[in-house]
Amino acid sequence: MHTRAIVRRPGRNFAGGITTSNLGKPDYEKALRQHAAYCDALARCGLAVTVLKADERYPDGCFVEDTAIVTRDVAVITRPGALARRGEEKEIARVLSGYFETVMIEEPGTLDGGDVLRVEGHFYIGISGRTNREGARQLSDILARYGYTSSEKEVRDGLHLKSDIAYLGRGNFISTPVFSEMVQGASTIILDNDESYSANCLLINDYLLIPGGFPQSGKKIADLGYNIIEVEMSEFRKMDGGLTCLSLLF
Ligand code: CIR
Repeated sequence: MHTRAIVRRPGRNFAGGITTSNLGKPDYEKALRQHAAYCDALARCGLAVTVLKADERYPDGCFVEDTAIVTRDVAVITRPGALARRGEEKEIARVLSGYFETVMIEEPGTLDGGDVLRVEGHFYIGISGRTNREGARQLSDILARYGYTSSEKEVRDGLHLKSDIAYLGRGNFISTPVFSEMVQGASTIILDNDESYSANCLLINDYLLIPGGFPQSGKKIADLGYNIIEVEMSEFRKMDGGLTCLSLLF
């Protein structure tokens, strides 16, 4: 059960972040409105939401998920894979150290939280353009100290592991065709390619946040009986960000 979330407001230079999406420039005012609605959705799920103010040095700073992996016992502070994002983790480390023991990923390791998919007591760690084997190894060692298991998964297409797959609890996964065979034997919703963005959805307690505008996925997920909250994400999608990227939950 989660009780808290940390988010960071997008800064005025949000449109200057890293993206591969070709969906055009995000509208900043609209991004702020969508971010506020996202925070409202977290509150509706029962979370106390800490909203950090924007840090204008980091256009991608609102994507706080990439800066830490938080478990009940420890917060692992990442070393983000994109140079332009390195440093975002410092303020997050400061905030999280008020709640947890914190451990840092050290050079030459790189790790983005978007590559870390938790499934109960097991962590899948994506090896991607952002997360290298050394970063994955360090995370794995830290997690093992707290009794968690982990395994690596190659991410060949897409930004992060969680761009393509999410765990919905109760043994259910949602995935694009790319990772459909990753969790064999489990119950997995395989999305149509044109709705692949909606693979990044966010389970919070009894609620499931899904991005607005993906009718076929919405229908498939609704059939599993979750309490669904749709959140408009168009402006964050333009910057390659999804629902999980915008918060750290614990
Ligand atoms: C980046 O490329 O780093 C940002 N524009 C998007 C990060 C999205 N984060 C995530 O998927 N966890």
